[in-house]
Amino acid sequence: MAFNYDKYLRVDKMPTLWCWGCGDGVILKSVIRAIDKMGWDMNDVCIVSGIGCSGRFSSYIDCNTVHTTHGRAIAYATGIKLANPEKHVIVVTGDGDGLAIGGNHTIHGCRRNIDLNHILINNFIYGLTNSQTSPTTPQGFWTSTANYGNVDPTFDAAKLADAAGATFVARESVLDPQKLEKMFVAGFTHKGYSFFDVFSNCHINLGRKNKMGEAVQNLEWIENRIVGKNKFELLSEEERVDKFPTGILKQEEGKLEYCEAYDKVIYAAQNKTTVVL
Ligand SMILES: Cc1ncc(C[n+]2csc(CCOP(=O)(O)OP(=O)(O)O)c2C)c(N)n1
Repeated sequence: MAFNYDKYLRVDKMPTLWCWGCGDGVILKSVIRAIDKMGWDMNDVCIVSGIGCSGRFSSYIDCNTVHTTHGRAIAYATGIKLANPEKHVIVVTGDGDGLAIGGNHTIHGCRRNIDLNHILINNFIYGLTNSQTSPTTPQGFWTSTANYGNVDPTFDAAKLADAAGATFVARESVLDPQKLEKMFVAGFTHKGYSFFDVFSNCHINLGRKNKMGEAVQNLEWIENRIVGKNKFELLSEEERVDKFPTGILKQEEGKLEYCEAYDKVIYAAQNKTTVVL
């Protein structure tokens, strides 16, 4: 039987505002299937998003949702989770939202290991505002703020999350919705900061001026950049240039989670003692 997405969607908000062929819809459906697999009560799910095409995410799923300000979704989600540790909090940002203006919130969320599920929709450009350079825009690409080609080195978001202390780090792309769903289930099950670097297409605002103006061309370009992590390990340094490993890249269980750490602060305050971690 076909999966009933309507059960989870705000159907009155359909169709989405995303462009025809945008990968964000693939991610939306994969998240919904993962939530269904988790068996979560939708009253216990909270989706927090920033501003951007990715920010529209919170408008479409029928649960507790907050569409926050640009770059600040992690800060809102941190407050929501600390006040409601039993809730399942999913944060959705773009690459600009989560790595540029909100980059500091991302690194400190990772460092604190707060039990958030951070989906970074990585389309390598500022999509909503028409093609400004983002921290993941490849060098040499045309953007509306780099008309002669972007010279800024490209960020590897997964490496950043790993180095900052996230305890679950994974990467997949919109090319494989089943892998996306499995990755989300694994990360949603993990206790601690789960960071998902999801490669998505923006054939309109990235592709149009970079010789991949159709969704299929943009997806082929993504396909050429990703390699399963086991295969990636076998590549030489030169072969790894412009390639990104996919799969679960890090999973560290049992590390102190931030809400639990805060419980210890509350205990210390109530007992007029010092926190013991
Ligand atoms: C404080 C602030 N600065 C700038 C903007 C304008 N703005 C809205 S969305 C956006 C960039 C979105 O790019 P990204 O986060 O990569 O998400 P996408 O649209 O590609 O999903 C910008 C600069 C804003 N809304 N607020």
